[in-house]
Amino acid sequence: MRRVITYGTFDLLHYGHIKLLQRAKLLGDYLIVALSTDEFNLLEKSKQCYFTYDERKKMLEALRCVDLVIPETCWEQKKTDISNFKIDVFVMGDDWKGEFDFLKEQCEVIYLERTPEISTTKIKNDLMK
Ligand code: C2G
Repeated sequence: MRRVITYGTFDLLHYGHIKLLQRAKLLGDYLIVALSTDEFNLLEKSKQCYFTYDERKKMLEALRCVDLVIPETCWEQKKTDISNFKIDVFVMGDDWKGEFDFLKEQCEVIYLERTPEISTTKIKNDLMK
């Protein structure tokens, strides 16, 4: 079984996120999503999420392409996750291109094209107009 992992905040889940997750799943048989906790978002990404971790987790778990959701609590957990979950493929959107090449010692690293026209920030800004 080819195991894929990806990481993210996935706040205000939108079709850009879902297209990423669907393409990630197609790269293997089992997709794990490491979901940024509220604390990690606030402290490390300066992101104040609209939905809580539990709400974001439930939405991801409802997606057919997602097999498991685990917490992302720090930047440094990726190597351990890849080893503990026996990951074959690490996937991120290409806004992260190159950032995680150090993981190539452990598994395949693939950057998928980001869906350009949509983002959580754009949704928030459009709704404020
Ligand atoms: N994404 C995408 N298209 C969009 C928006 C997001 O393909 N229009 C992808 C991103 O490239 C990322 C994933 O969806 O791979 C999740 O995006 P975010 O929730 O913004 O996650 P991010 O803040 O990039 O967190 O340790 C890694 C971080 O947790 C990644």
